[in-house]
Amino acid sequence: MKLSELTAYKNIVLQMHNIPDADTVSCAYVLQKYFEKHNCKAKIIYGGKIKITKPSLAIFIEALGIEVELVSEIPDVDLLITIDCQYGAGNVQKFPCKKFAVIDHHISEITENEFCEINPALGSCTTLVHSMLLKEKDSADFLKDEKISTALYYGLYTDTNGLAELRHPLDRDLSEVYFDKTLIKKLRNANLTMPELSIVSEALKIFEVVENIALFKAEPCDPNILGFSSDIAMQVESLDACIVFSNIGNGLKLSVRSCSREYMANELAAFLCEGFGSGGGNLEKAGGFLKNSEEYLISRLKEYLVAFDKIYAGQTPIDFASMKRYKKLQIPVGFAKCEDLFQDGTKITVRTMEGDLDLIAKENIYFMIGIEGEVYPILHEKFEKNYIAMEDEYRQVFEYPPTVINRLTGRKQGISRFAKICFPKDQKIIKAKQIEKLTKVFTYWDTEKYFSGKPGDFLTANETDLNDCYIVNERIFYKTYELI
Ligand SMILES: [Mn+2]
Repeated sequence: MKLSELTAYKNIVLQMHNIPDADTVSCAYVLQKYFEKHNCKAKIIYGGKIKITKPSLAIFIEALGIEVELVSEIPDVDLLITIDCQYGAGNVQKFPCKKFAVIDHHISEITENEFCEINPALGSCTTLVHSMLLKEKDSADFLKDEKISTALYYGLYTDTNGLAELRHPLDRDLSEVYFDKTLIKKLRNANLTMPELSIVSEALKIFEVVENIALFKAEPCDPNILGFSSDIAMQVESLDACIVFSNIGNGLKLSVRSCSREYMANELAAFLCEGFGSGGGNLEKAGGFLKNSEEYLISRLKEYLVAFDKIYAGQTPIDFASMKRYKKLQIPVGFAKCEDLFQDGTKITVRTMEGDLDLIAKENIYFMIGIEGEVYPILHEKFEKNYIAMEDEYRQVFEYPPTVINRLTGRKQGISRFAKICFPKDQKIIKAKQIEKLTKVFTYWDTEKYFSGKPGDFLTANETDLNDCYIVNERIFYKTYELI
């Protein structure tokens, strides 16, 4: 769905979820301004009987001059858009309407019509609105407006625990927009009421410990209280990971922390929420939403702890003899020369679906672009040894096009624009077998994280160095290897 399609409706109601948070308010405000710019009337409302009282949110609404109204019925309009929630779902009062649209980042729980834009992979609904605006040709000036960019930023800030739990490259893009620093600082320091401070202290009493992962339960509260509670809990010496959760009415909101190589916080959060919500973040900090009970959360955590086979490369015995031999297909991949993009010494960030990678530009670095848009740097000498460079341009479409960012100027450029194709010189032979259980593979060359494999994925090892084993996703494996 495109935002511009909705501008055909001239009389719109923007409905936030009950007990509105900063994310839903920010989205509603930005969309209201967008629709007004396109000569549509757009009124912001919410239902559910409970008025907004959170101090930081009240200051935010006042500072931006946002008009929101708690209502028990709505006027007759052409279109009702539920924002950061889904029409008919449990956390939003259902008002009769002729036509509805949905803009949301929670897992889909309704029968969708043609006007539903739902992406649960995103950390906030403002990320979704931002990306929808970027797709509109006439939005460049609109997005430069300080109030607009500050509102988008603040929605992301509050929904990802102060940007600690960013999960998608589009979240990272939004986290870098220009914003009103004075206002955000004021909001940051008006975050809690005295009763909420008591919720934090109550929450920090251990609720349950499973192995060395602790669970903490907070009273129903604003989700950002969870993030700083988990940050404190993670500093306990005996804990490898922790989860602070709270029932926010329609499910559990989680904040996950890890300080151990054995648990990646983003993977743990995704596992806990799988099937009933979504979770993600980075290796150490993640969050999620789970539409299920606390009993389920505890049993799911116990499941997590026994669900994985663990392989430590070079240490765990593996039956290589039973594994079949595969050769890598001669499929073209992309490469771009760092020197075509940046001067030597420039601090840069490579952004892909898999995360951010910080580097310093050097002329002997080449960027390799894999078939799913993953990017990894390789030295010129190694490239020459292993690949044949072609003159053809590399054209591929990815969900998030791999991007490089100059960290000093903030300038972003797609890598693909500078990329040519290349072929591997030698045929790489590997040994591989499909795994039947969830598996964590700790390679000898990555000391921070592990490869996490699902049943069907391939455990593979380089034939010339069997200690070099790792996991290849099933889909990628079939695109890249062939049985000998
Ligand atoms: Mn949200």
